[in-house]
Amino acid sequence: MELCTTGARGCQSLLLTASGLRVCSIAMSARTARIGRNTTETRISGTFKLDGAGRYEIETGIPFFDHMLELLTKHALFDLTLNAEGDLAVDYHHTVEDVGIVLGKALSDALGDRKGIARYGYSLLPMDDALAQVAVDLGGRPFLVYKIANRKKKIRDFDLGIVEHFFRSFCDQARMNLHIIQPYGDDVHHAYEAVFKGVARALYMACARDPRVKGVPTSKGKM
Ligand SMILES: [Mn+2]
Repeated sequence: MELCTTGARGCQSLLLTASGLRVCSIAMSARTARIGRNTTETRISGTFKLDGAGRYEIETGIPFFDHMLELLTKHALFDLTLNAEGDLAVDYHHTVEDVGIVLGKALSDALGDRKGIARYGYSLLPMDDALAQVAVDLGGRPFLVYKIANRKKKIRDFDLGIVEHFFRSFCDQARMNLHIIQPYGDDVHHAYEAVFKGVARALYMACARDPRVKGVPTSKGKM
């Protein structure tokens, strides 16, 4: 048997075996999740890897939204494949909201019992003229604070109001406290790009495993 003697989840011990050194089998358990959700409004499938390399294959039928999800994946160093077929003939609302639901659930599933994670993360992210300030707590309580200074309502035919619905669904399902403030920036593309990249960097920090964190990072003993 090649079991790690500590039995700790996420243990990084190297074990000496007949075939040489290898990483503990428990440490090999990747933080991944399957994505699957079908309703009368959307059909969504894919795969999610928390400790990825920023690789993506995303197709929602909404080019601007794909672009934002690609930035989120790239800068959080997730790996994401996502295919969404939604009722775009109605509008983009159901598809964007449901992608938020599946991504939040995937993140929560991949985090598992949330043992050994940093829990908190934040980012101050500039994009030329625009800035995003993002803070996240993966402590299990869903709450979104969302304040966008840029007043533009649309990018092409994409109604930017639904970005808040996306983050609310994402936040609810991931059971995280997410604060997004975009204090200034006149270029609308830059403003939203900063927001998605900022969420990515804050999540990267919060999801990171800290070897000094034993068990769940809360004095309550559960989150
Ligand atoms: Mn861009």
